[in-house]
Amino acid sequence: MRRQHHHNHVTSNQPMKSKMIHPSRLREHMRDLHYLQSVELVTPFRLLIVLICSILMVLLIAFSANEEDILYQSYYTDVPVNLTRGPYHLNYEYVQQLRDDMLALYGYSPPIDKVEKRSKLSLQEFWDLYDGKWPVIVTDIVPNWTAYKEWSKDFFQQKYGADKVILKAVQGMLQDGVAHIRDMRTFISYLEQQVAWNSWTYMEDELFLMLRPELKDYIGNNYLIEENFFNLFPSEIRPWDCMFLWGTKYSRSTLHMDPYNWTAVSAVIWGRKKWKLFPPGQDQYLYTQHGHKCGFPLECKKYDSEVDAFEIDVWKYPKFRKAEYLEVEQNSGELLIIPSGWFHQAFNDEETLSISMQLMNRNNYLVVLEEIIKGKNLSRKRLPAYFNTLLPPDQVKQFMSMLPKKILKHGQEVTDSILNSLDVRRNQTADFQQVLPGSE
Ligand SMILES: O=C(O)CCC(=O)C(=O)O
Repeated sequence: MRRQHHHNHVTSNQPMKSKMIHPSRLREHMRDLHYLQSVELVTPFRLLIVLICSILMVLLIAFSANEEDILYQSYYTDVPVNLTRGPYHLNYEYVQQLRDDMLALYGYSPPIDKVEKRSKLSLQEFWDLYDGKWPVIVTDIVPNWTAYKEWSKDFFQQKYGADKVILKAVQGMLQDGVAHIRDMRTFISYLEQQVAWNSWTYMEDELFLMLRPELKDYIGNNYLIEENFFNLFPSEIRPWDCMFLWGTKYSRSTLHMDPYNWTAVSAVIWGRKKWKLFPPGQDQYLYTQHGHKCGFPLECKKYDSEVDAFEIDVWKYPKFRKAEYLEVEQNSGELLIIPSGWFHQAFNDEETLSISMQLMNRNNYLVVLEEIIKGKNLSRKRLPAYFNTLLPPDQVKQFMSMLPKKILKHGQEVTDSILNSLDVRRNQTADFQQVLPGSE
């Protein structure tokens, strides 16, 4: 049957004439036929072999793949998701590769060692090229805010002159800074006084805007940070939003990464800041202090360097010389966005008022959740097996819902006690040495 079939097949395409084989070629013809039969491609036997091989390959892959290596892709981005299986690490090389791919897609090649100043930046382009990947300065958001137009020294003097504010005063080195509570009028008088490289004052008040919601209305829209998963946190443990930063010339922050390693967003209302921004993965050069806590209602680790990057003691910190960083100037009306994982330090090059905001969104929410796990020593076993299959905001909600009630209770107590301590000190001008949250 097989032969017959094959024979038909071989001959069916031949012109009739070729069927007439001369006896002298019969042997040759028989040999050809035999050969053609022997190279028949699809036979039941071969099919069986292919089938067995395929099954073996599938089994091999299934058994050899380490569960940890199976990277789920999040819905929004290509960031691997593995929060349930072990500590989530920001894979900086992966992120840079992603950025390079995106830059190629946009046909855009900015200088590789600069922070660009952009306007008319679409949300999609921000997510694709910068958010979680590279710092950027956006120039056309802050000028639309009422704060930019109406906040002035007089504005604060008149409306809040008598209010107590938290400030850091430095006589000497940055590390010698001491937190004080003063009324705003007194702080404003410091701004008028002589300042020097090693004698300056910085109002770094995490609670000033939170306690005066009317001031929040002066801060206008910012479409780049509208998606903010911190809003999904229960109110008791939601980090205080919007830090008020008003400093004399020479005032500066520490070199640090932000609480929960969130994305930092700084808006300069007036003045000028110089920044040093350190790409991730350089911890061995930065002399990070251990054991510091952020002091927020939901406790987290604080990553502060001992080094003042604007006054480097190279004898004490020799490895710091190896650290690589970007430098950028942020002028009045400009918004700087610093991705998670980047150590940063700001230096006020003249008297400067700015506000700092925080961002947790689709591109860094895993970093933030991991910091919460670390900060509270939570067991990731509490996360359900399907956790990674949820959309990012649902992951955040799920995560929040599994937090023990006592964490929420503690969070409320922290806020209450800080507000009480502010109230108690409202009528005092005495110094207090306690470093309050926000004293960066
Ligand atoms: O402007 C400053 O002094 C520092 C602000 C900052 O580092 C931040 O918001 O994370």
